[in-house]
Parts: sequence; structure tokens; C-alpha cells
Amino acid sequence: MSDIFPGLPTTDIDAVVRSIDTLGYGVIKNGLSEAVLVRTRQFVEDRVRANHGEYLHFTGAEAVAGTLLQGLSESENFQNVCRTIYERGVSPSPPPPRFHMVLRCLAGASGQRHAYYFHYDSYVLTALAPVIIPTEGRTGDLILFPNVRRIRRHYVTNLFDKICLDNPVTQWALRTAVRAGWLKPVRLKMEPGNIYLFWGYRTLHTNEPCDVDKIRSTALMHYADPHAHSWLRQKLGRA
Ligand SMILES: O=C(O)CCC(=O)C(=O)O
Ligand SMILES: [Fe+2]
Repeated sequence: MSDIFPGLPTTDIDAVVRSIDTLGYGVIKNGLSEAVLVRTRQFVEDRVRANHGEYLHFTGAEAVAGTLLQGLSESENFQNVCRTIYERGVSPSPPPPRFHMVLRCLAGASGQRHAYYFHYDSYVLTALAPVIIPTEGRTGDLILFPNVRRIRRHYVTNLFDKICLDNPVTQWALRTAVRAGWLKPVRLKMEPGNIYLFWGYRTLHTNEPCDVDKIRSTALMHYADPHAHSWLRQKLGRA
């Protein structure tokens, strides 16, 4: 199969890394062609319809076979871009280009429950390819508090961060502060065709809800797990 992603010259990769470090995100404009998007959009629409218009997500290589996530995971250009971003932004020894892949489909009443969940990703770099984004009503923007923590040396510190964040009180406080405008996150109206990159591990982020009668679908390529070899995590069975 031919490479679905055109790749980037090194100078452009440097600009993306600078943008991730300063603005909190980088964009690869028109990284995916309409022809590539069409198939995944169809996949999402078919599955959501079969699920009575309600929320779905697909995780792992098998579940996303035939979609643009498979195409990106097999794309040498995409692998090189992720490796190089990691090299320039994190350390000179990037891990092998393996991805944790998730295709999210927000839809219906259940879709509302999958909005405003603030979290850090488990992987250093997040590449997000929007598949379907509503253009009317509530558009389900991505919201980011960029680079608010460092990569934790020890898994236990990461676990402590998670406990502080992943509870109803903190989630309520963040949601309320963002809705009231007391906290001002970076807000991204994403466009299908572009690929958005950020330090998912370091960036507190979530998505806003969209209207119940709309589909909002995103393809997530997560790269580089800093705690892949953590003894504690293996013991806790969270690997
Ligand atoms: O769908 C989105 O816009 C973001 C989802 C996300 O952050 C995640 O699944 O880790
Ligand atoms: Fe995330």
C-alpha cells in the first residue's frame, strides 16, 4: 500500500516542535487527503448508525483496520515525523514507532458523558486527526492547558497525578472554571485533513461536547510510553 501521509521536511518538523513547546500544539496542514478521510468517515457513520446513534470507540490495530489509523501506523513518513519530533523535543533516543490507536466517535446522549473529562495521556506525544467535526451548533472543541507538568521519572508520581485529577471534585472544579471563563485554556476548532500534535502526557486536556444529533469523531495516535518498563505498573496490572 502506498504511503497515505506526505511527510515533512526537517525544517518544518522543527517549526512544529517549537509550536508544540510555545503555543501548546502544532499543526500539519493538509496531512491527509480527502480520499483518505472519506473511507474512515464512512466507517464511523456506519458503525454509529448500527449503534443507534450512540457513542463508540475503537482501540487497537485490529479494531481500526481499514481506517486512516492503520494507514498512519504503517506510514514510514508518519513514523519518521513522530520519531523526529520526539528526538527534537524530548530525547535523542526515540522508542520504536509503535502506536496506541483510538478512534473515538462522540454521538447521541452517551456522547455527552465523554466530554469534559480532563486528563493527561499515558503517552508522550499525541497526534490527533479529526475525522468528523460539526461545523454548526456546539462544535466540540479540543481544549488544552499545555505543558503543565513534566514527564515523571517514576510511575508512582504519575499515579499520584492521576489520583489528584481523576476524581469528581477536581473534574467538577475544572469544568466549572472553564465554563465560567475563570480558566482560559487553549481552544482548538479542528479541521479534518489537518493533524494536530501536542505533548499529551504533559498537557491537561479534554474535548467539549457537541450537539446530540451530531457525530464528532477523532483518530488518536499515541506515541512513546515513558513508563513502559515500570515495575510498579506491571505489578499493579495497569500496563
Ligand atoms: O477526541 C478528542 O478530541 C481528544 C480525545 C483524547 O484526548 C483522548 O482520547 O486521549
Ligand atoms: Fe487525551
